Amino acid sequence: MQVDVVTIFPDYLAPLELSLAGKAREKGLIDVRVHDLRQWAHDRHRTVDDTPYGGGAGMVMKPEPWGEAFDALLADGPATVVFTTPSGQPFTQTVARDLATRERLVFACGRYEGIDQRVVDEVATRAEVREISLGDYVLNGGEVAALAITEAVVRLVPGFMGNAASLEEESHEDGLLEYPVYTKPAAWRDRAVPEVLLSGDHGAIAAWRRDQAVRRTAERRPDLVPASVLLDDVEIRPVV
Ligand code: 6GU
Repeated sequence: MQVDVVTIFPDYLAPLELSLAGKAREKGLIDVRVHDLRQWAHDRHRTVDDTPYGGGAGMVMKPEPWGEAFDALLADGPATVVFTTPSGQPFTQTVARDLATRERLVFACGRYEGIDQRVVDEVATRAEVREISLGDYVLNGGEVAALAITEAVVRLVPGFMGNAASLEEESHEDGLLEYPVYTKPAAWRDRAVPEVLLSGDHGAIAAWRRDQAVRRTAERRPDLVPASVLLDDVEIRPVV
């Protein structure tokens, strides 16, 4: 998988080119390239933003540098283009699994009040476009979102994770939060590991973990619990 990131803060994405890409690059699985949007801004101040038509607070990212960026990047070949924006579709494990099937992702990191909508509309005529939000809160820009999405997606690329089974057991992979986990020593500061985990009874352990996962999900994320797994001894807070 090739990942291109376009941003006015390339240093923000430096960790991607180091740790993540280091490991995955060695295996030849992923190639990350970070691009400074200002290389496609040609005035003396390399301006990338301007005031919004119609008035209002803040600045909007100008279309011309983004247009040139996509001309250059899409000339290299097809890609799925991800615009990171708080008004996008919420990012979930399901979206991560979908993006992990793509050969190439190009992230466009918006700053200020966002990117001129014509850029999104024009790119959509020549590439698959996704507008994605990290969640229901506001960041100063899409860089952290691109970082988080890339990390979630890249670890799903076949061959990236050493142990494929551990992928399936994680929070969200089965729609539930993960059960609590323990390791040695069996007693620590007067706290024991739940006995069933020391029993060697694999059926009992699986049942206990499932129950813990449902319980934890019901308490913390009642919105995620399917009606089919509701336990009557779990107190579920009303969703207000
Ligand atoms: Cl993708 N961008 C910004 N600026 N804020 C966000 C976000 C993205 N996702 C959640 N908040």
